[in-house]
Amino acid sequence: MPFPSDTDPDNTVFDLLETERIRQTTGLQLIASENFTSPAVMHATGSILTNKYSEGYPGKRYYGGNVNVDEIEALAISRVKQLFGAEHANVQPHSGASANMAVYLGLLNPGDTILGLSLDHGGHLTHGSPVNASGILYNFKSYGVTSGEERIDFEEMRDLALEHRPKMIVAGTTSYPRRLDPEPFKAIADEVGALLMFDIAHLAGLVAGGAHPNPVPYADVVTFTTHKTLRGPRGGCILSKAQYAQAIDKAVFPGSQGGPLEHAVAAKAVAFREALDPSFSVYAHQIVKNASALAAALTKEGFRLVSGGTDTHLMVVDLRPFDAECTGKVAQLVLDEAGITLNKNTVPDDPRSPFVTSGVRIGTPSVTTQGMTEAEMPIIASLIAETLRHRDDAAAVAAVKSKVAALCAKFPVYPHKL
Ligand code: DSN
Repeated sequence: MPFPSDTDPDNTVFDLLETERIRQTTGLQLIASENFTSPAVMHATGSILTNKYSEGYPGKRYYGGNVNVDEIEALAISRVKQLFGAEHANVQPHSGASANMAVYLGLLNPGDTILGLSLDHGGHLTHGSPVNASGILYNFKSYGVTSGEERIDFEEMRDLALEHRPKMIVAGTTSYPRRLDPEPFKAIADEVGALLMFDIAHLAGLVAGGAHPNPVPYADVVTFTTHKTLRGPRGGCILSKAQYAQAIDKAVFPGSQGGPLEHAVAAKAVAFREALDPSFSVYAHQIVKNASALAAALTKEGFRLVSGGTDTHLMVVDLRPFDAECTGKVAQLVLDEAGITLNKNTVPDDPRSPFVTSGVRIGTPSVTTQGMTEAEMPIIASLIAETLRHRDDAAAVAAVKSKVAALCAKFPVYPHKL
């Protein structure tokens, strides 16, 4: 029985994919949680494994025909354990959110108390937001950042821990620009007898490349996504101490997921191998150098950076000193028109709603993959400033877009046809 067509009727989807390829490669991709994967990762993601059901784990599947899947998943597990020095790995979570929920399910009971960083201070929805299952099912208490230096407030966290005696402390961020040293989290967790979970979704690539401390020796569990700084396919992963292996595996399947996406697992295996290559360490360190250079250049342009700068791949820009009327929402829209893609973001104690915000978040993983270095960062800062200064002038914004395209043309991320 032939397939109905080689492509999509009228080619609509494939035309849109080509338009998206052009958008991604002719504009500046500054969303801190995005990256350009290698063609090998994309190849595995679009592979024959999309056809296969594989509930269970290597050697213990519910369906037949998993001989090759078993080898691939075992490879992904051994590579990621080597990459982070972990005792146990589960590579099946469909996403970071699925990974986090599986950890809570496996190690806690509904209603248990957990500490997490509040969303508007740089945490994540799955760290106890009231609109997320984590906040609905568990009793989250939020710690924040200090009001002056805008660094994690360990005094507040310790006070909360002593008062509420949580079963777990969650460390991890999505829009916090500073490094997360594991020691103070571990000290507080140990003092109150709490489990320590580190969510390094944003930092995984930096950790793998030695550009950020590795929390694996300190934490009971570490979760992350594979598609951000780690530059793999969209997906999640859980690392844990051996003593939690069974509980974690059970919580992923059958606890919260059905058939794993083995095409994504294959692509994770490819990405983990790429991250084990010494060149990945050079890449990870360059991401951080680029972020520091971009932060310094933005400061010179008159922007205020939350916490004064960055130690990682991202920065949060408070737009108010630059232009009190320019919200994050407005900035995101006009920068998109100029071919500069980033996202609006709340700043700590933002008076505006998360749909409007007073800031934007900027990251350097994608432009670093393209080969840009510190030399290009002041150019990017000035293109951002120029766009925002002339945000009501369509011709000026169009002129920036041409400059952006010219810059990106010098750094072709996919020189060959995909
Ligand atoms: N959406 C991700 C981010 O952009 O940080 C977190 O899940």
